[in-house]
Amino acid sequence: MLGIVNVTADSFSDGGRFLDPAQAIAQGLKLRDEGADFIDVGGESTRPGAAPVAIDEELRRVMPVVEALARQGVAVSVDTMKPEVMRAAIDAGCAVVNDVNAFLAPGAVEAVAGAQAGLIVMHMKGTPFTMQQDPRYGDVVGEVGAFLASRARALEAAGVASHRIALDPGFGFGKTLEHNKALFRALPALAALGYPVAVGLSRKKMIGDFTGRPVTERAAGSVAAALLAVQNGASLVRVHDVKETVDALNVWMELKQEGQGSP
Ligand code: HH2
Repeated sequence: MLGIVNVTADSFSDGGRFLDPAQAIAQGLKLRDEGADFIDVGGESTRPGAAPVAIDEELRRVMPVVEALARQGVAVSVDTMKPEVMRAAIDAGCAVVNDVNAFLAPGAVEAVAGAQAGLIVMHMKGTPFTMQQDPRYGDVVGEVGAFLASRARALEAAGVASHRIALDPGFGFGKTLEHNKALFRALPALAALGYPVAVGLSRKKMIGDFTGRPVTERAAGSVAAALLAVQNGASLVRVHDVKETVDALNVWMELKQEGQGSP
């Protein structure tokens, strides 16, 4: 499980809460204590319509948090599209690089290839600024799966061992509600590509669409989505509400019948 800490002013659910490094570090430690395996630190919001953040500003936001958490033995994931931030975070001991842009930026593959960090490769159609403007697909499941498989091959061709790679269909990143639902139901097929599958559904618009709740009241809906995602083959869930998700997963694992597989 990845616990989310956004060091941004404008993230859709926790924007502005953790811009102060001390608060972001405290939140990372809290989520680690609640059971997160990794703390996913991001300095650039990717919500629909978000404007890009300059390299220096992103480094200034995330690096004090990445460095402090890594120094304290926390397994850190850095959520970035920028090779410069990837390199700095890896040098600081980051365990995972999570790129919503699938390591497509010039220099991104080279920035991570020689390191040992795990890599989360996510599908996005367009850029955060434009992605929700009428996204269209012929076959969303086929296109997202083919894209992710081709990015995994590109990383492997650059020397990345396959066990370092996880794939994420990118819920809400250039997708309508129907696209998201189709991709969710296809998680078993995505898992069948042979890489661990990561999903991020926490507090997203889709949860709001199903429940009618604002961002601040989507924890229960997000926990339900995380459980079903694991049941559908996801190995990694990226969540804001770590404690609640850990409890729900523990109860589910204790009660599910033998032979149903484990997350
Ligand atoms: N979603 C967000 C950010 N990073 N990374 C992966 N691998 N998968 C996701 O679905 C994903 C992600 C968006 O959520 P959040 O960080 O809460 O908001 P914001 O982008 O506004 O900072």
